[in-house]
Amino acid sequence: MAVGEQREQTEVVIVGAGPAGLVLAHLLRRAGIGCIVLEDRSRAYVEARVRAGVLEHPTVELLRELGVADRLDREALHHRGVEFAFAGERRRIDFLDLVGRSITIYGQQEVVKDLIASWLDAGGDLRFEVADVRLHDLTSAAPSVTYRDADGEHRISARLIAGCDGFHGVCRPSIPAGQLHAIERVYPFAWLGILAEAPPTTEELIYSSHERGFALYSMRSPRVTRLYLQVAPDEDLGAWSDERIWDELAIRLPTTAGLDLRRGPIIDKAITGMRSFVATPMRHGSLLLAGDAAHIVPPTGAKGLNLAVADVVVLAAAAERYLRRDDPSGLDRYSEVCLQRVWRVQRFAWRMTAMLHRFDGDDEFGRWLRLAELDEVTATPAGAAALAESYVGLPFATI
Ligand code: FAS
Ligand code: PHB
Repeated sequence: MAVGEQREQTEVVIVGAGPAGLVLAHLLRRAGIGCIVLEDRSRAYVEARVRAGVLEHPTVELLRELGVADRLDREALHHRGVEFAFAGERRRIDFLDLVGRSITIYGQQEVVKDLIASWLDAGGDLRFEVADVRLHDLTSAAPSVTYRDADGEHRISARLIAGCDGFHGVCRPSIPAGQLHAIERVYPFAWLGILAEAPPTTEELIYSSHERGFALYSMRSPRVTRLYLQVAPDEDLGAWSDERIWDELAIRLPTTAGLDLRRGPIIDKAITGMRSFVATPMRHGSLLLAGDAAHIVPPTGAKGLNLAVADVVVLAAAAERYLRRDDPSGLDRYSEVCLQRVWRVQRFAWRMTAMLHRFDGDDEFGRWLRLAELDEVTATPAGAAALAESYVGLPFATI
């Protein structure tokens, strides 16, 4: 214990104020469980970070239940279906007709903003810009987390620690090497994503499979579009002028099949690598990993944020059973229950990625197989229904 260390106690320390950490904080508060959220970035930074945009049906239902969906209900876009463009055709899948549920388009940073505001307004404990977060004694009866800030060294003792600090956080690496197994697939391409002040000209997302590579037409609001291009994994962003980006989008998206691609100022652009990653088990003593800290899915399935929320629904139920009924059975099953959904979602995101992207070295047979898969999921009721069910989101697991 460092000299002059400030000590305190709570029931759950949550490391990371992304979607996983913030939804968990709200779920624990609803169960009357005390928690402190630690975030190493500033509030302004986490509220401006552009990432996901598709919310599954169960995610939106939960945000409503938690009372943090007022702005979402006013400003979000609700989509009945989605389009696939390939071989010069545009084919639509209607989620509502097929499975009776739909999706919502609302930027991840908007979800984060709403969750932070609601948490702080109700007196929730969220500490931004903490440094040097470390986890201690995870398999003892007295786990704790230390960190540093402007006031010095701090130690928080807790019953449970939720590792919601994303892929590059400190929680997963706190698990001793021999205790954790990582399964990974890195894809031979990346996504160049832009945010543009250009009004969307379609009602729904368009996933486009083109011989020059994948492209995605998405949006954030009636004034802002979000678009992606498949590029090389080591692509140099500097080599992509705004004009080159728009020109390539115009080639890969179905502009010859009626899409009016409206151009506008690009306000954000970045390249994101593509990987599938699963760490197992998702629990080590008092530490429970959730979200990107435990798994990464390629964004083609629009699942990252939604899977993070699904994890913490299970985590909160397990924590309540342990902390309020002294019953560890939920904690004991946490990893197995989450991983069942994680692998289903991994398979869906991998399938979307495999059927929509161009693989260098692919032979003609491979290209026709991909077209046949796209044909199957867009033209056969069973194929479309299976895709729709996964896309709108499976019900949350109970523990
Ligand atoms: P997050 O990474 O969102 O949150 C973790 C939090 O922990 C962050 O706020 C971080 O600052 C904090 N943290 C990290 N280390 C810490 C430490 N040592 N101490 C304290 N705090 C710490 N998904 C899609 O569906 N569509 C997309 O377009 C899409 N784009 C993406 C682009 C990028 C660049 C990335 C990385 C992901 C993208 N994703 C996308 C996936 C994304 O949505 C994630 O799945 C989602 O953010 C996961 O949420 P969390 O698990 O909460 O992790
Ligand atoms: C997005 O709008 O950012 C988005 C939509 C669908 C995806 C991935 C990202 O599959």
